[in-house]
Amino acid sequence: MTKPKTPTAASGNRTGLDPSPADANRSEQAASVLAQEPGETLTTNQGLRISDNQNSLRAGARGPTLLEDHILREKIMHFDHERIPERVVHARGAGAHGVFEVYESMRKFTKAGFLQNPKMKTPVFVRFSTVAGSRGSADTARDVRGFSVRFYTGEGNFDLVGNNIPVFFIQDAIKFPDLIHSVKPEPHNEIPQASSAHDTFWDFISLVPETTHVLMWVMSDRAIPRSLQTMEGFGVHTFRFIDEAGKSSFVKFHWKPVLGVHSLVWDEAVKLAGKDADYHRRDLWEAIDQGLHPEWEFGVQIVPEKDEHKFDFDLLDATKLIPESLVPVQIIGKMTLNRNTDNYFAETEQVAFHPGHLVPGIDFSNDPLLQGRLFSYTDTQLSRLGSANFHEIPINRPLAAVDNNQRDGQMRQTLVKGRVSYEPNSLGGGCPMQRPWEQGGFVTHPQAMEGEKIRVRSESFADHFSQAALFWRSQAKWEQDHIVAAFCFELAKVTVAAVRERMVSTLTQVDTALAQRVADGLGMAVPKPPAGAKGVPRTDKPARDPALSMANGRKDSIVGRKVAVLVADGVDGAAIDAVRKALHAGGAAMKLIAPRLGEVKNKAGKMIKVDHSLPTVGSVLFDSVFVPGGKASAEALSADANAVLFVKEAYKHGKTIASSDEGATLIAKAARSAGTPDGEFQGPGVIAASGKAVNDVFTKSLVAAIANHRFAERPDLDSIVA
Ligand code: HDD
Repeated sequence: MTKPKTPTAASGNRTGLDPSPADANRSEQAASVLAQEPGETLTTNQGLRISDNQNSLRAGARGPTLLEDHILREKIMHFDHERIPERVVHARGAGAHGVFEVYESMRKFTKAGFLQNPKMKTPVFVRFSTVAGSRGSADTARDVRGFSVRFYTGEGNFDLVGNNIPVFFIQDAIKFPDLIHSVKPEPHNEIPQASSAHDTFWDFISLVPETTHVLMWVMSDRAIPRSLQTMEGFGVHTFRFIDEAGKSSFVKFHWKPVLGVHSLVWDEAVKLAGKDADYHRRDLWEAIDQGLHPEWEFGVQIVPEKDEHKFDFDLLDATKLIPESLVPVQIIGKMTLNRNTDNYFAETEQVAFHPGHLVPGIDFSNDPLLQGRLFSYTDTQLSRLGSANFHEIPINRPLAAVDNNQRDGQMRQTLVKGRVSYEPNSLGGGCPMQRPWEQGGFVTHPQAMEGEKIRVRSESFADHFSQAALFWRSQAKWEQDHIVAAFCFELAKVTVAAVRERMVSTLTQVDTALAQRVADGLGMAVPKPPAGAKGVPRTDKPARDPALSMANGRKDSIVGRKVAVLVADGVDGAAIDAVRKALHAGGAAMKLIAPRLGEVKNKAGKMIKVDHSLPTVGSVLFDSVFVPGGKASAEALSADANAVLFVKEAYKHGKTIASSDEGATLIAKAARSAGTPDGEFQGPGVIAASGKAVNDVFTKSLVAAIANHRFAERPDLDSIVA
């Protein structure tokens, strides 16, 4: 028998982390008793080698199964308990490992060890998620995305548990269960899954005006990202940086994707949910697998303590952002995701983030939303992971040494030796000892405070509309169009007219044109502004903030983009080769798609392997489509309804469409069947002309168009039948 390769995870230890004391203790004696290499032989959980994994123990070949079959019972018992409660929010997620490097020392602002030395590579684990859907829901639902980063620093774990949207729905954590109950499937029938387009969500939202700002983001294309790699991330709350001398500055954290910020369009997101519900996690997995390591730059907005009250909004209010035009984001480092998980459950499912996992040099502000979160995250792990020892699960273990007097509890792994489990002690030499700030101990920032014990919201939190309006004004025309369409879609799913009216009435507070357009889309008159609206403080400064619009983002890379090449027998192989070379040089992938799987014979008689068959994919899975020449190929594709639909949809979704030579026939056929007024696809991002050869000029313009990602301003998109 050939000896199988020992699995890397067989030791049970997370790469890069020390084995637990229990593992170490065991390995001392292991060598003398081990009868087999780990990973080689099928065993029970007690290490008993199994001789037959096909048949349970029974009384005679046709007799009943015996209760005595301890091997069967152990296997089935374990299987019965494989599921743990999913996260009450952010249940669906995808994780990856990587590293973080700071560009230059941030000593001036913080003593956090991982932000001092540009040569230091701090390991990170990241989990992206959707909020509302269950574990098995589709990746492309309209939703906020979670963006949680754990830094395994030398001073303990620092978790930045943020989102891809810089503001939150509510100002006080006490409203969180209400918010989540409203967006989750309705309790009487568990419908709808992973969707905010239903009565209870909009009922709640329309009654809670502080949600208006985040709602503008959620109705924008930010809530349907093209890829996890093309999302920004935000710490959302205002935190504190504390320097060595104990001086505090306020700080907001940002992640800026190196590939730029790009989104899907709604029709595409809906279709993707059916074509590939794993679209985002697959994209992340494949990128890392292929060595195209996703990167984000880490940015901070720093506000000196003395400027705390200089803004029109309160820094402690999580429904507000600091416009970048007021406080620019300083880019201070980079995170690179370079390793996929070995085991989804052990890592992505069992990771337990907590906004209270801090390191010296970073501290909280008094944001009431953040303060409330600090209770929730430990508490939820107790029911989700089942024991107070969840920090001992390998993915949750810090790199920094853990020494304290906490003992026992269910599922305890650590084997602490000795008789001392208290402090102070003399029998253990006083260890483990407290450490003052100067020696790396964590000390809470000593903020002076006074006040009555009261349940009130500060008046400085009262302006719910100025930043919602700033977001709206800062959007490009196509972004505004998409926001209007999203409001119309979601509210049209609301069955109670009074809820729709109340919501549109709230929108009058953001922008009258927005409210009018949504009312038009819903076939209703614009309702009056809500009572008391006039008394609310407002500002229209700044007029715009360019950082709020995706239209102003980076569009200089095709890394990770996927290009579909439609082919049939007789295709021009040279054109494919030239385009492949240009795409691969830029880091994009190319897939050949034919009416059926197998191979096609090119014009020169050579067989080429097909990657996908047309019925199994769709244009929504690609960023661009190229139709090479070759008369027979173009004619066959023009007669194939799937190929015609492929091109029509790609055009409708604003994607680059290219053809060479006779490939233009299919583009023309698609345009005619799409019902374009003059029977042609026009406008930006259409590189189709019969007779056009694939030369450098062609491939350069193709690459530039794909880098642009999408041509949302095509005038006729909404009229395309696809
Ligand atoms: Fe939360 C998970 C982000 C407010 C209670 N939250 C969770 C995750 C992210 C966020 C990214 C998934 C973590 C993971 O990948 O495992 N949450 C946020 C942000 C918030 C926020 C950016 C506001 C700025 N959350 C918030 C409040 C509460 C919670 C106000 C409760 C008072 N969140 C939870 C939770 C979860 C959670 C119930 C579910 C699973 C978990 O914690 O580990 O405790």
